[in-house]
Amino acid sequence: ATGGYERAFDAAVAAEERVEPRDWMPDAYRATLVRQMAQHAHSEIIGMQPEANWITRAPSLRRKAILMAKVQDEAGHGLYLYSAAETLGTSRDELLDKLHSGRQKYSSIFNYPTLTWADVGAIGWLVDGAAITNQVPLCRCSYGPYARAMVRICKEESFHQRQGYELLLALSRGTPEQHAMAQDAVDRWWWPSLMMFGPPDDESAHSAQSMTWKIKRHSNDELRQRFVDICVPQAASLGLTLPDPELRWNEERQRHDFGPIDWAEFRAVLKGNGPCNEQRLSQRRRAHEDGAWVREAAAAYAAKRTGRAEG
Ligand code: FAQ
Repeated sequence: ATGGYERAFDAAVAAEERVEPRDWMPDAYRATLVRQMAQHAHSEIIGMQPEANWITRAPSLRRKAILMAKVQDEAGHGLYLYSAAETLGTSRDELLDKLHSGRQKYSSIFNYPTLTWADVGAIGWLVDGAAITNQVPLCRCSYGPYARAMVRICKEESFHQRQGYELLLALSRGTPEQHAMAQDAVDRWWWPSLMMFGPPDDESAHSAQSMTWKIKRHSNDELRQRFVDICVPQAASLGLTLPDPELRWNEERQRHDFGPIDWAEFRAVLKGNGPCNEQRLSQRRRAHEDGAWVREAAAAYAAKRTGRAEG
C-alpha cells in the first residue's frame, strides 16, 4: 500500500508541489527534516550567546539597541523553526531535551568566542552572510512550513548582515587600532564561516537524498563557492583582507579559487571539542532551568483559563 503513496509523493516533489503537514510522507523524509530543522532552530538560540556577550559593552546606545534587536530576532527565528518542526509530530520539549543531552547538533560556528567588539561585526557580515547564502534556497524547500518560515527569516538575516557590514566599515575607517581590530576579527571568523556550509560534497552523508527530496537545492560546496565569490568584492570595499594566500580569481572557472579548509578542526568542533562547546551548552541548560518557573506559570495560567471557559 505504501508503494502507491510513495510514488504519489515522489511525483508531487518532482512537480515542485509543496508537502504539507497532513500529507503522507516517507518516514526518512520526516526524520531528515526534523534533524535539519531542529539543528537550525538550536543554532538560532545558541547563536544568541556569542553576541549577547557584547550587549552590555556595546560602544554606544545606538549600537546597543541594534544588537539587542538582532539577538531578539534570533530568539524569534528559533521559535518559528521549533513551531515548523512541531508540524512533523515532534514537540519543542523533546527537541530541547535532545539539544541539552547532546543528541542533536547546532552549527559549529557558535563554538568560537567573541573576543572583541569587532567580532559582532564579523558575525553579522560573515556568519549571517553565510546563513543567507545557505538559507535563500531553503525558501524553495519542498516542505511547506519550513520554506515559509525561511522567507521571513531571510529578510531579517539580510538586515543583520548589513548591520555587521556597516559596523566593520566604521571600524575599518576608524583609528589604526580600530582597523586592526576589524582585520583581526575577520581573520578569526573567515575559515569557521566557510565550515558552516558542511563537509565537502564527497563526504556529505545527507546531500544526495536531501537534494532528490528538494529539501536542499544546492550542494554544500556549491553554496560555499557562492559565498566566497560574494565576499571577495565586499572585503575589498571594506578595506579588509581575507586570510587566505591562495584566494584568487580563476578566469577559466569564472569563480575564485581558495585554499584548503581545515576539516580536522571542523570534525573536532562537531565532536564537542571546539573552544566554547562546553560553555555554550552549559549556559543553554542553565537558561532552560532558570526559565522553568515561567513555563510552569504559563501552563498553570492556561489551565485556569481553560477551566473557566468550560465552567
Ligand atoms: N555544524 O550530510 P551533511 C544561523 C553535520 S545559521 C554542525 O552535509 P546536511 C543564523 C550534519 O548535521 C546556522 N554540524 O548534512 C544565525 C550531519 O550530521 P548529522 C544554522 C554540521 O544536513 C546567525 C553531518 O555534519 N543554519 O543560525 C555542520 O545535509 C548569526 C553531515 O553533513 C542551518 O542549520 C555545521 N556547520 O547539510 C544565528 C541551515 N555542517 O545531522 C545567530 C540549515 C554539517 O547526521 C547568529 N541546515 N553538519 O548528525 C542546512 O542547510 C544543512 O543541515 C547543512 C548540512 C548545510 C548545515
